[in-house]
Amino acid sequence: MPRLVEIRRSVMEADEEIAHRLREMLDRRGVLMLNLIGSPGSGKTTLLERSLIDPPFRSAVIEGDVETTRDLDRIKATGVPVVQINTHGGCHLEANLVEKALERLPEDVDVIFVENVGNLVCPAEFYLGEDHKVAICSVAEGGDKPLKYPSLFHQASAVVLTKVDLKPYVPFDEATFWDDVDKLNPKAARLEVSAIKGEGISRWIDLVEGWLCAKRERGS
Ligand SMILES: Nc1nc2c(ncn2[C@@H]2O[C@H](COP(=O)(O)OP(=O)(O)OP(=O)(O)O)[C@@H](O)[C@H]2O)c(=O)[nH]1
Ligand SMILES: [Mg+2]
Repeated sequence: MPRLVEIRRSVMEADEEIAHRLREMLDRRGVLMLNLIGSPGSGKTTLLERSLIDPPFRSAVIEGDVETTRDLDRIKATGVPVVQINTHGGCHLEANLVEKALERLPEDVDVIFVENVGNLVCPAEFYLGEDHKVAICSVAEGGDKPLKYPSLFHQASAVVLTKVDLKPYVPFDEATFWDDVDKLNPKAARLEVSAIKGEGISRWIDLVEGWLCAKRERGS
């Protein structure tokens, strides 16, 4: 058993090295990469669809899913370059998979959005070389999630609460949600969006643009 643990650790370390290499490559190119993490159905793809309508930067998308190209097809319809990764059972993306996906995307982009496999737990434990992790959580999931799944909320640079148009219809304890985010990560940016109605989308785009500008200023 300890041998198995050792092998697993060395595989994870090798993957982390790839992640650091990817980050260096993206830093050299001045490209921002965001790792979007949230439960299945939390609204990640819908947020992307809405974000890609007319952003002030050139975007590309890496779609992570266990099976199917359904999200890929949705993003393709926006006209933005997109690559699918199917994990075939895996509950998270890894840097070695992202490395191969990046080879299939054009280099002349400003922002790469990575939609991780729908899961609030495992994806938070794997560094992909991203600049920021973004926690995506919908009001329909309930307000108790941050403390129950703390690792993601602890690491995220931003917490995006989605589907806020549903607030009148679902019992969502908003005070608990944001108080717990505060306890875990007071520095995280907080946004409330409805990708269906458009509420909060321009704030989200401003946040991404701000991260891109900050990265390029640091690099110059
Ligand atoms: N009312 C409402 N529904 C939304 C909103 N955003 C997404 N949805 C719906 O929520 C469902 C799931 O949305 P997706 O964007 O596919 O969720 P996802 O996180 O990409 O799901 P996976 O890729 O399976 O993890 C769809 O039926 C969307 O239409 C929103 O802002 N408001
Ligand atoms: Mg999706």
